[in-house]
Amino acid sequence: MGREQTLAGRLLAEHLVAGRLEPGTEIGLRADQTLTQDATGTLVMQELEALGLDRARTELSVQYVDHNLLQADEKNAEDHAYLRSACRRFGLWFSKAGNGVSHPTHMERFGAPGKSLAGSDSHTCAAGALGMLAVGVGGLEVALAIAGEPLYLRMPEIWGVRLSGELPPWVSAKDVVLEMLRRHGVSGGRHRIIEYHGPGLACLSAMDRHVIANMGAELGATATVFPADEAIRAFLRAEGREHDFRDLRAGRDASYDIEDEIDLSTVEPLVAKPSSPGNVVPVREVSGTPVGQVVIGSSANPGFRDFAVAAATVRGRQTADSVSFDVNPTSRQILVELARSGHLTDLVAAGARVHQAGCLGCIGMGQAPAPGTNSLRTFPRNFPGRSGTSDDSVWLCSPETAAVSALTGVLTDPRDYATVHHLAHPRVSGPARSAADPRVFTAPLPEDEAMREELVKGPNVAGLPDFEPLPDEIEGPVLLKAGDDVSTDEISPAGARALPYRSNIPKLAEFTFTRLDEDYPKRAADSPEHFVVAGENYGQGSSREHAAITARYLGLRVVLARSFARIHWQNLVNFGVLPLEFADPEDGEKIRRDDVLCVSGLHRLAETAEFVVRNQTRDEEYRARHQLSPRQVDVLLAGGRIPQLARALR
Ligand code: MIC
Repeated sequence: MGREQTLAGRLLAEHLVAGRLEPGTEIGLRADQTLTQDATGTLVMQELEALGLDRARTELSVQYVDHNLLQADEKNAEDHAYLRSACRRFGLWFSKAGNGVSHPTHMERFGAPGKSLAGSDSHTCAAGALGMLAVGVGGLEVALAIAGEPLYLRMPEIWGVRLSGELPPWVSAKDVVLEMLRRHGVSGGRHRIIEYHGPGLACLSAMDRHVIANMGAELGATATVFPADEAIRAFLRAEGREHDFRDLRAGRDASYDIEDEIDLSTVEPLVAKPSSPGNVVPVREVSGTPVGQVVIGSSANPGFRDFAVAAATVRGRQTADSVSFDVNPTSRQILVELARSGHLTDLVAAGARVHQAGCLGCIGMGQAPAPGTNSLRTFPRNFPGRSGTSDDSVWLCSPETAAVSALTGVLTDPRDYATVHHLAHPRVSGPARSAADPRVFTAPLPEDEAMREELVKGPNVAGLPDFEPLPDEIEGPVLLKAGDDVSTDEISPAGARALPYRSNIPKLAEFTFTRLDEDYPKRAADSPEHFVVAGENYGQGSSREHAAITARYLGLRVVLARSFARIHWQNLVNFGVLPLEFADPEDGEKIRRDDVLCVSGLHRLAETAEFVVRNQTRDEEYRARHQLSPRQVDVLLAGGRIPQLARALR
């Protein structure tokens, strides 16, 4: 079969432990590696405790501290201490604050072609750049993978994107993935693996591929894969890890479920306008827009090249005085390399503010732009309010566009700047031998020592709530009526106010849905069993399972939507919230906030996928269906995955 000859098909087949590779059905995969970051990891570690795990059963599991680095009070530092102690206790690698953003850091130090990776961060798919099968999922999925359980997914279709031609000057990898978003939008990749192939790959380095693979998350894709070819061998050689290289490509008879092509020579500088990564237009269409902040860095432009190209562009010049030009190095290693090569000096001399290696403004931890200011970032997402400023205006672009716009103070197509200033597109390449120093990572303790480790838990680490089994009937008001593409940021916000409570569900719950309705938590207190009604692609964006847990904690029992984003859909099920899809998508329009809905016969979830939802306020009925696998039905009936496992063990 042609699908099995694709690289994605090969990787899936190599890791398959349950199910068959038929799109739409549930499959179970072996996870060789796991990745967690602090903002999702504190729950993962609490889940490992709840599962009673003795020691990680994966080949390799790494906990990064990259998201929540502010230490304005004791809470974040306490979380970091808890994470470190949990790594010591459960046999995980620990990457401390300042080592860098998980995705590029993992690629530099641990990623290996042919391995599978489950990560509690939606951008885990970035590792597909190395020819890995890398999937972003909710924290509990990762906890279970660490415990040796299969990673369950809906088998995706395989979408081949043939790259031909060569990128023109001043156009780079970010523009390629923005072109994908321009064509297909934020749900174009849902239940698909995007596999890039073709002669155009020759002009994309391993880190360029990371840029494209990373933002597969913005397309809603299950994963992105690139072949492991000579570019990957060269990358691993520079990291001192050529022994991890394995040549991996699609077979000659590969055929894809969906086919697409990008002629790289036709791609131009693009920008995603506020406030969705899918709002993509050519930079020239919006050039001249004033810009007050420019930030480079994040997992969506993490490579040495991305900073070096910006440095070479601003070198010997001054950034506009109206612009805050922020440089967020992505890893300690790249920071060292930028310092050694002199690029850091050029950036600082041109007016840059240099921050520590980490996610920072990308998750809204600092760097909130002044109200009314356009902020231009090389980041992956610009959901409303994510920057920390409630009415923000964040644009996403390449480092080239960011650097020239920092100089001019207005959105500028780098080709236009180059023509006026006779500037050639800087051709930079990383050091032949990277500055990798493995000693910055802490290896797992030997088993006997690990067993004696105590977990260090401050009061902010609050434990997991208990949820009761699914009742046969759910009756309650619609507390929230939302449109299409509701992001997990809108369900459980990012940013410096909420993030310190990522290990504290009762406290974090106070922020639930407040971006959409400030009174939601208060109204939920009066309606301990309620519904949310939404449009397409509900729960897009982050993998944070907090968005499902806090809502369930406040009494959300059913989400009725036109469709769901993959990760959040699984998170809802894992924590006992029933996701139902309208049979007639127009029915959602008939429902108003505060209408009382009722759905019964839920104990027959296994026998029937279709239910009648009664609107008692309007005396109407709607048909709705679930797309749950028999395994997920079992999870929901038990009230969630943890109670289900506890029941299975009894
Ligand atoms: C994101 O980009 O949204 C994040 C921050 O990386 C999240 C993780 C989180 O919410 O902690 C993600 O993508 O999963």
